[in-house]
Amino acid sequence: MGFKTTLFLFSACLALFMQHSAAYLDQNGKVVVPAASSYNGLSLTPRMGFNNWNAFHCDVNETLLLSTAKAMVDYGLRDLGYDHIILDDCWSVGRNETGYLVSNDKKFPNGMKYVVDTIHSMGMKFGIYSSAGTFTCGKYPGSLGYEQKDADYWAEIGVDYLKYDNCFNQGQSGTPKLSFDRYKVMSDALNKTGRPIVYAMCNWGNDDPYDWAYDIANSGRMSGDIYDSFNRPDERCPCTSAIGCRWPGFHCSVMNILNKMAAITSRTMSGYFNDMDMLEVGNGGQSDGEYVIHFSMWALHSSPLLIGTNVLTLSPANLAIYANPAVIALNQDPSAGAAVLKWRYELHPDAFGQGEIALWTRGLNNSDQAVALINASDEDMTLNMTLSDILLDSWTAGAYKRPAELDMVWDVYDLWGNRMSESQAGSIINSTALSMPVGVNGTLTRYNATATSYAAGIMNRDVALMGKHVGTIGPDRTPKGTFTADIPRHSLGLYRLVLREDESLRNTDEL
Ligand SMILES: *[C@@H]1O[C@H](CO)[C@@H](O)[C@H](O)[C@H]1NC(C)=O
Ligand SMILES: *[C@@H]1O[C@H](CO)[C@@H](O)[C@H](O)[C@H]1NC(C)=O
Ligand SMILES: *[C@@H]1O[C@H](CO)[C@@H](O)[C@H](O)[C@H]1NC(C)=O
Ligand SMILES: *[C@@H]1O[C@H](CO)[C@@H](O)[C@H](O)[C@H]1NC(C)=O
Ligand SMILES: *[C@@H]1O[C@H](CO)[C@@H](O)[C@H](O)[C@H]1NC(C)=O
Ligand SMILES: *[C@@H]1O[C@H](CO)[C@@H](O)[C@H](O)[C@H]1NC(C)=O
Ligand SMILES: *[C@@H]1O[C@H](CO)[C@@H](O)[C@H](O)[C@H]1NC(C)=O
Ligand SMILES: *[C@@H]1O[C@H](CO)[C@@H](O)[C@H](O)[C@H]1NC(C)=O
Ligand SMILES: CC(=O)N[C@H]1CO[C@H](CO)[C@@H](O)[C@@H]1O
Repeated sequence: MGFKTTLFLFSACLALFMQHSAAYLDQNGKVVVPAASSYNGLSLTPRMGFNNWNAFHCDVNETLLLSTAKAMVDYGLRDLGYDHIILDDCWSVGRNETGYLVSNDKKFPNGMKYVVDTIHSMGMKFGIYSSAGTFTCGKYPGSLGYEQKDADYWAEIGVDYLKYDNCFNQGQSGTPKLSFDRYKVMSDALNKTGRPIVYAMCNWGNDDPYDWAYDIANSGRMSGDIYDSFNRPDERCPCTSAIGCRWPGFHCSVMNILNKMAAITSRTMSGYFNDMDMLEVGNGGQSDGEYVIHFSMWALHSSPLLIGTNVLTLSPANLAIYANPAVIALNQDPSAGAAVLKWRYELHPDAFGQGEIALWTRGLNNSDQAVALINASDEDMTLNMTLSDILLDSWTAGAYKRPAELDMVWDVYDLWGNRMSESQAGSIINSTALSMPVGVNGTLTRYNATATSYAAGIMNRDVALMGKHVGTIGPDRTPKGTFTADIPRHSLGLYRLVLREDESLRNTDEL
C-alpha cells in the first residue's frame, strides 16, 4: 500500500498526523501532501551512502574515509546516489576546556574539518555520530546535556548528517514521552544551528518511535543491531515483532529485521524512514542470493541504504548488488513508502528450523507496483502471485469496490534481470571502465542519478531502471491470471509491474 493510499484511507486523521504540512485536494480530487512532509524539509527520499561500523567498528581514520569516498566516486556509486560518508563511533577523545568535543588526532591528524572539506570537494556529504547519553556505545563522550555545543561544533565544521545512538541514556527511556523528550533536545539544537543536518535517530525502535519520531527526525532505527546472518536466530535479539519489543538487543538477522517491518509499514513516509540498519552485503556471512534478498528488501522498504562493507576490497559480485539501479529506483521512488506483507507461510524448514515463503508488495508513485516473492525455505519452490493478492488493499479499502486495475493486464519486469555481469563489475573495479562515462539516459546496467533523478528516469522509462521484461499478469481466473516464478533457495524474485497502455488487452478474449 503506497503512502498515497494510506492518506486516502485515513484522510480524516490527516490534520492530526501531518502537523507541518497542509494536505490539500488537487483538481482531480486527489489528496496531495506537499513535499514538506519532512519536519525540516530534508530527506524526502531515503539517504544513501557508506558507514564504517559494520566492517571496521572503531578501527577508523582519515585515510579510510577519504580513500573510501574516492573509490565510491570511481565506481560510480556516488552517482548512483550513495553520496554520504558517515563516520560512526570512536572518533573523539574528550571535551576541551569550554566543553566542545575534540577529535582523535591520531586517527584524524589534519582535524575533522579537513576530512569534511575534502569529502565535500568530492561532491559528497559527511555524517557524524554521537549518543543521546552520557557516553557513546563505545564509551566515548556522549551528547546528553551538551546537545547545543555539539550541534554547534558539527555545524561549524560542515556536518550534513547525524547518527544519534541510545547508549548510556541515564534511564531516560521506557515511555514514548521520555524518549521523545530526550531525542527532541538534539533535534531542536540541530535546527538552531541554521545548517541543514539530516537527523538519523538510532534508538533501536525503543518506545515505538513509529508513532512520534516523524515530527523531530528524518529516520529512526526500528530494530536492534543487524549482524551478517540471513536467518540464524540469536537470543541477544529476542523480539520477532517491532511492536512492544522491550529489549531490541543486537545480533538481529536479515529475516528477523525484515519481518519486523510488516506491522509498521504505514509509519514510513517522505522525510521519516524506518531505518532497517546498515547493509552487510560483502561482509562474507551470507550467500549471493541471501545478500540479494537483504539489499532488495531494504530498498523496497525505503530504508536508508548505507554500504557497510569495505568498499576498497569489494568483489565484482557484491558491486553488482550495490550498483543495481533498477532496485535503487524503488528505494528512491517519490512515494517514499514501505511494502505490505500480503502472505507468509512457513514450510520446508532449513538448518535453523525456519523456511518461509512470502509476498510483499508496494504501490509506487506513478501507479506501478513493486512485488517481491521470497523463497527463504530449504526446498525448490515455484511461487505464484495473483493480482488479487497484489491489489488486496485497493479492493478492501472501505467500500469493498473492485479496482479497475484488477481487470487489466500488467507487464512484469524482473529487476534483477539485467544485473551487471561480474566481468563488467570487475572492469569497473579495475578502473578500466572509467573511460566509459554513464550516459545521461543510462545503459542497461548503469545509471547516473546525479545527471538524471530516479523520478525523472522512471517517467522516461529509462532502460537501466526497468529491469528485464519477463511476462505479464492479468485478471484472476484467466490464463494470465497467475504469475509463476522459479525462485532459488534463499533468493527472491523482485518485480516492477506496469499497467499496459494498449487498451485492446483489456479484452478478455485475448488473455
Ligand atoms: C586506517 O584504518 C584502516 C582500516 O581500519 C587501516 O587498515 C589502516 O592501517 C589505518 N591507517 C592508519 C594510518 O592508521
Ligand atoms: C574548544 O573547541 C571549540 C570547537 O572546536 C573551539 O571553537 C574552541 O576554541 C575550543 N576551546 C578551547 C579552549 O580550546
Ligand atoms: C528548523 O525548523 C523549521 C520549522 O520546522 C524549518 O522550517 C526549518 O527549515 C528548520 N531549519 C533547519 C536548519 O533545519
Ligand atoms: C508521480 O507520478 C505522477 C503521475 O505519474 C507524476 O505526475 C508526478 O510528477 C510524479 N512525481 C514525481 C515527484 O516524480
Ligand atoms: C504454484 O503453482 C504451481 C502450478 O500450479 C504449483 O505446482 C505450485 O505448488 C504452486 N506453488 C505454491 C507455493 O503453492
Ligand atoms: C581485475 O584485476 C584483477 C587483478 O589484477 C584480475 O584478476 C581480474 O581478472 C581483473 N578483472 C577484469 C574484469 O579485468
Ligand atoms: C554523472 O553525471 C555528472 C553530472 O553530469 C558527472 O559530473 C559525472 O561525472 C557522471 N558520473 C559518471 C559515473 O559518469
Ligand atoms: C532519454 O530518453 C528519452 C526516452 O527515450 C528521450 O525522450 C529523451 O530525450 C532522452 N534524453 C536525453 C537527454 O537523451
Ligand atoms: C532450497 C531450494 O531448493 N530452494 C529452491 C527454491 O526454488 C528454486 C526454483 O524452483 C530451486 O531451484 C531452489 O532450489
